[in-house]
Amino acid sequence: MKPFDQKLDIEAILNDLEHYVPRRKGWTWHKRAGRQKIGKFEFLDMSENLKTSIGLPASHAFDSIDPQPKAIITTEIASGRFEDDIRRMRMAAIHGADHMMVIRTAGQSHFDGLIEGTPQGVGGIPITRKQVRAQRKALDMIEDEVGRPINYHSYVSGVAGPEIAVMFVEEGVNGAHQDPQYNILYRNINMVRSFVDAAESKKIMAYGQLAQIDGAHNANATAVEAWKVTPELLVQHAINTTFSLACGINEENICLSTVPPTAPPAPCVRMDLPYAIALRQLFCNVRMRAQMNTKYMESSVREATVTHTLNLLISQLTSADIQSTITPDEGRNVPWHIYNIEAIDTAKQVFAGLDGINEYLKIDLDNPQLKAEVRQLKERAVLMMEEMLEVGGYFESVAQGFFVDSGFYPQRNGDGIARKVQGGIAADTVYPRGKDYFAPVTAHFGDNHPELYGTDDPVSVISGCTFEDRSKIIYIDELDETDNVYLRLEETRRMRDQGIVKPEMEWQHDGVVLLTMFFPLSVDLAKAAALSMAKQMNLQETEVIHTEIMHPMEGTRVEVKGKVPFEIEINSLKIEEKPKMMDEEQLKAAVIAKPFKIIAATVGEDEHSVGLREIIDIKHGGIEKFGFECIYLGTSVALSKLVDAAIETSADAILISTIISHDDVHYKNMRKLHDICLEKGVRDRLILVAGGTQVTPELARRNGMDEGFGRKTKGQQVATFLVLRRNEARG
Ligand code: Z98
Repeated sequence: MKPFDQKLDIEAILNDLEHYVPRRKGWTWHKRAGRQKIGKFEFLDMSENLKTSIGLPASHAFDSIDPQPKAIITTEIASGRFEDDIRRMRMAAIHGADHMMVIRTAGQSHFDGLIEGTPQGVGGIPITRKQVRAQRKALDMIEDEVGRPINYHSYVSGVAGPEIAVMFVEEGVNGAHQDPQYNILYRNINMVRSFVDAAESKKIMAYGQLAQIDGAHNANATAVEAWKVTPELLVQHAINTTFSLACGINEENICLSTVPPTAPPAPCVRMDLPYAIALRQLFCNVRMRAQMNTKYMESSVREATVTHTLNLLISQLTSADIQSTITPDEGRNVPWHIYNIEAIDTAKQVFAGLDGINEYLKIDLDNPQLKAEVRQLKERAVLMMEEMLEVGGYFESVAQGFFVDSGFYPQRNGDGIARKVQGGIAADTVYPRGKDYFAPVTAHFGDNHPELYGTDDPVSVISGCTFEDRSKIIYIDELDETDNVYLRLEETRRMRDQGIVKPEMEWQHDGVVLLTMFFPLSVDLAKAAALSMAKQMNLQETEVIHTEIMHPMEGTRVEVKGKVPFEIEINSLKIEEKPKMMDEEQLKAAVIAKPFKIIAATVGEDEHSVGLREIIDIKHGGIEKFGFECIYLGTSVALSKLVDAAIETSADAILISTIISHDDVHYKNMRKLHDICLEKGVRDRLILVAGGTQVTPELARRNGMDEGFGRKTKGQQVATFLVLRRNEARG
């Protein structure tokens, strides 16, 4: 794949997938670059630049630099179709994401085993070997484009945890969530089974050097008042971290999943900071995976983005090894391509903007109030663990509803999530090992009794497992003839082959568009009006996805999504001719090398000076900006006066402007200007330019002008013309 100039070919990725071998295993952290010069600026604490990237919209004003944050940037992508997500991953990577997190399809946690093929998911992607392998293969190619390793991630929690962990190691998956507490609390999977599975999964993840993210953030999202669950979050992190360490995962790959619990209009930064500090002080040897707050996300993208930005401020002031971004429109459940990129850009923008600020700003850890709050959180967590021991341990405390209670510990309101030790999905499925039990992968903990086979090396007994010998991996292509990627690609093949396109939000040719509007109506009427409007525009499957009241009586903002019923033939499209434009630096250099003077005025009986001022004044990027000396003579100026002034000042050009066009007076004035210049013998050394809303360039030229400029002209276009024409004249 060559940078930029080819589309990802999904069919090529699927081709010969059976034999694809991932490049490497394990997680890769960023290389920190320390102090470095990027463009005109010195950055103190960013990571290395990408080989190919797309900067923030404003980067064009900064020599197109694209500084990359020191934290790994996550994006969560899971539209239900992995083949479309691959394209989104490429877009995300070029904007700076290097941690691709794939949410699983609804209910996969309860599948007791691997699923295969490429079925379509609901709310996520069915994690199967084929889908994982295809995405890893694509990411291996995308890495070459951006010049940086990309971490691929999904989930190892659930009843099939150990099987999935094995498959992830085999397929080069680099990170996964693994936390038995997640199974128990949120998926009602049996406790005993979850802890046994976790021990096995963690052991396998340790072997594969996967980064492991815990599940504590789910308590934030579930708690009634998320800011009260903070002592318990510390407890959950402690339990999972200790367990992971015991299973052999390196500290360097243990990541705590932490979310600033509150959001505006609460005074969230002041409230969230003590928690962030307590967490980082208690768990100083492991890594922080900071996620943005989703609990208080409504359907306003703007609101979600501001909360995200405040969360990023906490990360910057404390620390984040991984900064996870969720689409800022999570609240309305339209996780579209564009919103993944928006969230990545938000993180990139904030971190670039805050680079090095910790050198100037320090959290005042001696502030008595802050100190007390940090200490208090730790004490509450320790007390909770002591109480857990008193009641008989973790299982018993879960049974008694200690977790996700709405009280601020030690307060307890009796509404926690209580699970029975013997209850839940997959209860009673843990069996003692048979004497001759042989673990299927050798990285697995436990005793494989190799002595029964006359050796002390379990690997030699089976001459290597799938970790040592990839040829033993059983690759299943498709199991479902009615639900697979080939059928989905077939549905859109005609469009690809015939060069037809539709607008797209998440799946190729899905036809989805988003409309933003305002109605001077109350919210319910505005919604109805918006839907009526969308129907009259022939949109299908319309739905209001956001409303915001501007005033209950005066009006409502509404966002509607819908599908267009038509297709667009790419060959029939005409690309609007771009006005010739030199870049700013070239223009400035040309004017510095040889100063350029212009005389300007509105002419005839025309008092409309706004357009001409826009072309001249520096304020909105007029030609002054590039160093032109502009002598503005005013409005309704006689043509001869302009020519005299040009001769007197040795100007290079005359710019006239007219809006009034009755009886073609504007063109008549152009002709007259040209004639006066001829009479006075200066036509050859003056460039004549006419502008105005009714000016057609061709007619202006026919009426003696060097060039005419109509509606929407920018100063830079006029400046480009002037410089190029002067160069031509010089030969
Ligand atoms: C995230 N935004 O990724 P099923 N295990 C843990 C989890 O936190 C999750 C799963 C498994 C969040 C997304 N987290 C929510 C510890 C999900 C997912 O198949 O949905 O149960 O597994 O951090």
